[in-house]
Amino acid sequence: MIHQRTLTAAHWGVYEVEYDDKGQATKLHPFSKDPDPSPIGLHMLSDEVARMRVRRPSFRKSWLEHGPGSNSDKRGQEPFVEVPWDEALDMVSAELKRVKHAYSNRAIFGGSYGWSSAGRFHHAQSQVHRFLNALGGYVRHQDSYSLGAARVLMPHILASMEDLMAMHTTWDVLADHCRLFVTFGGAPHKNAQISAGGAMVHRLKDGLYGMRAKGVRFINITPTAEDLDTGGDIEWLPIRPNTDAAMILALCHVLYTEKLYDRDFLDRCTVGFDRFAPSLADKTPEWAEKITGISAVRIRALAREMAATRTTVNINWSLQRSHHGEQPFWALVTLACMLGQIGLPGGGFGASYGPTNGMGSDAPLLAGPTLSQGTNQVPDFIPVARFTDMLLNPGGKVHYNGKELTYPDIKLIYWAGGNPFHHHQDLNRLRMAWAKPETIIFNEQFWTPAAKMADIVLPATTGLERDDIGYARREPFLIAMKKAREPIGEARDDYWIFSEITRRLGADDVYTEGRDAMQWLTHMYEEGRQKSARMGVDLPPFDAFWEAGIAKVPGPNTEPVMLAKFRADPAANPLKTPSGKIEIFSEKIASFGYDDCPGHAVWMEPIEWLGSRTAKRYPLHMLSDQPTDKLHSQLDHSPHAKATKVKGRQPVTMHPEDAAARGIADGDLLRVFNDRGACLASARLSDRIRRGVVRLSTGAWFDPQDSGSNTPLEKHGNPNALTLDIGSSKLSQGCIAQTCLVEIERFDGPAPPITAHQLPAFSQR
Ligand SMILES: Nc1nc2c(c(=O)[nH]1)N[C@H]1C(S)=C(S)[C@@H](COP(=O)(O)OP(=O)(O)OC[C@H]3O[C@@H](n4cnc5c(=O)[nH]c(N)nc54)[C@H](O)[C@@H]3O)O[C@H]1N2
Ligand SMILES: Nc1nc2c(c(=O)[nH]1)N[C@H]1C(S)=C(S)[C@@H](COP(=O)(O)OP(=O)(O)OC[C@H]3O[C@@H](n4cnc5c(=O)[nH]c(N)nc54)[C@H](O)[C@@H]3O)O[C@H]1N2
Ligand SMILES: [Mo]
Repeated sequence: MIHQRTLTAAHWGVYEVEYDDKGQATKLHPFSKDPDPSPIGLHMLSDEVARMRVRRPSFRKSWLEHGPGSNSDKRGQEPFVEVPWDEALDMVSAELKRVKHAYSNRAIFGGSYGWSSAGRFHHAQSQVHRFLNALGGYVRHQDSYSLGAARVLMPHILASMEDLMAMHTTWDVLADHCRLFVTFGGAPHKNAQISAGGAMVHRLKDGLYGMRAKGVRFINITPTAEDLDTGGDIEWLPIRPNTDAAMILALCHVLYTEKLYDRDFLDRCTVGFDRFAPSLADKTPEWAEKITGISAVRIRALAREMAATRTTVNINWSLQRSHHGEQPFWALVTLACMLGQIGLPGGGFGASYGPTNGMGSDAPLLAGPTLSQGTNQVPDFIPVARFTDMLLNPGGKVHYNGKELTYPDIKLIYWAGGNPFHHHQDLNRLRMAWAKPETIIFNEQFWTPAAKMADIVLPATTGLERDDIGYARREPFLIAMKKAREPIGEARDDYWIFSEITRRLGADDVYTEGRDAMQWLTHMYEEGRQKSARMGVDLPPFDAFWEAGIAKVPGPNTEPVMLAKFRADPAANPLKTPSGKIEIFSEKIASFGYDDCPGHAVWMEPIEWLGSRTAKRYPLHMLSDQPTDKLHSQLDHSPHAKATKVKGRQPVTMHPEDAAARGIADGDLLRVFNDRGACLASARLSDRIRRGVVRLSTGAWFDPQDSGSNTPLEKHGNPNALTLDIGSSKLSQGCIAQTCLVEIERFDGPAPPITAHQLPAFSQR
């Protein structure tokens, strides 16, 4: 008997599942409807991936024997004891009850940041939030590591990042109308492999190549030229990291002093230009040259070129993942307003083409299936990246977006679908803070560094082991993700785990609403279908969709030019800002009185950069960008990701002259260090990176050498052993991973073995 292929979706793409004649899923193939499929997930069925699975409920030995809080500083160092499901669920339920009664729900942190997996029902972050809400609430997080600064800034001055992402001008319109595409931080093909929920038709490559074919000129302002490929010539302006706001303000200065700006657009569509303009007086190209390393002559000429032709200015998210990260975004919007081409085909700005696949799509918007998270009765929250601060300073205060928040006193952490020992900055500092709570529980698929640092780990299924619906914004398909195989070990769906716990605590009717998983899929799909119909998009009924295994979303992107309606009639189509217009000066932000984020775009020195004092001791600016071969830390142990490591370590890209000055050759083992920590990595030399800048992509599983030191050597190449853990500003408190200086030396000693991809130790009771 021949088994039909089924489909599965991951954030990095749809795959076709092949079965053998016994009905066993044996192989994944690229999706035939995708012109540029991603290889990231091809090995998801491999033994190497399966080897790291959590197989049974596991408890840290001291926690099991002596109860919550015991030897909490030994997390990550003690063996685990495997426990049968029933007993594990009884203990987890009793512990949640204890903490709730002893301290209240305000002592439970359920922020649980993380990308989880693609299916929209078994979305671990939604599930854990819904679960904790059913139990009376939890301390949540606000914003994301992705867009900490921009998510807070942009609604004040233009629109929410969600809305902006969905309204990007399509690639076709760019190819036909844009003549000059100027991008800060490239438009990396590696990053557009991803969309939250599943990139289905990868379109960045065709988009950029199509623009080049129609004669669009490209200028890439970035420390590394590796982040843009159009198949043709690109002018590279190798800027010093974290200085883009200075360059953009100098471009504004030239437009202003040479009267090349669009007064009519500024009057009709913006507020506050006249309060901002005087600040441009001294922002000359000569001033910017000293900061950015880009010649004043080139900056002046570029401003004139932009004003003379149809221009799109693009900015990557990494620029706001830095100290004062609001500023390059605000400056870019200001520049685009002065150019006056916002709302015209091929003109205006992107924020951004590159970070994910959705931007530039010609597929329509619809209301996809989503799981309601219920209501949270706990008012407390933190800006997401202030997690370590919260643990270290209960009762402490933090500024955020015009408010002053108080850090709660956390006794229990419940995490599902994220890896804080991947995503957080300054992981040595997090390790100290991590000892504070009494109990840390994870639902996980794999023995990640964070799972190994928990007290209780409950094994979760993967997207191949359950039925779900694949959906991502501005993708042209909905995918019936049919269960392809039985769970490995005793893994269970997060939904099953949370149903069992809520049942023990008498809250299962709130959590499950009496539906099983398949009934939820039908319910969520039909809810989305009705809403989509009201938006003019007709989807087939659930049964037809499930039977076919896929649904094509009909119709085009009906608004192919960003902000065209707003430009045509700003009064009839106001923005959701206080003035209804684009705010070059924001009264609201100015009213907060923050010294690190005034009422209009400025350039402020980051705490660490190539022009700062610290650069004398640590003369290399380390960028820790998104990895090419995986999504964050997911599948770091798969053959595809392992193949990119050199000597088992994450490679760090550096300029040949920086390497030669340190006696480093391609492939050498290196020690990357600063005052916060040190990690091993391997040398990858490239002259397509600016001198003084190095790039160590994220994702290598955190692997500290057990030395008893506060800053142990990380052995695998995880940049968060080195990054700085402070907020971008009082406004947003975003993560500033891209603000980080380091030094590098050759590591000639014997290389310590990597243990990150080994299972933890287990012991018997
Ligand atoms: N230095 C530096 N650090 C950064 C960044 C940077 O640029 N530089 N970028 C930041 C950004 S933008 C982000 S978004 C974060 C990403 O940080 P995370 O989202 O935390 O990273 P992931 O590795 O995707 O972690 C997801 C985890 O969820 C687990 N998981 C997947 N599916 C399921 C499921 O169905 N159930 C359960 N229970 N678990 C599941 C996976 O096994 C994995 O361990 O990292 C941030 N950190
Ligand atoms: N393959 C893959 N794709 C991903 C992800 C992944 O983990 N793997 N993660 C996804 C997620 S969650 C997110 S949030 C997005 C993030 O998307 P981004 O934040 O845009 O991605 P990065 O790779 O961090 O940075 C993009 C480029 O910006 C440049 N850059 C860094 N700092 C500066 C600077 O100060 N100035 C200038 N001009 N350029 C700078 C870097 O050199 C890099 O090439 O990517 C998504 N896409
Ligand atoms: Mo992100």
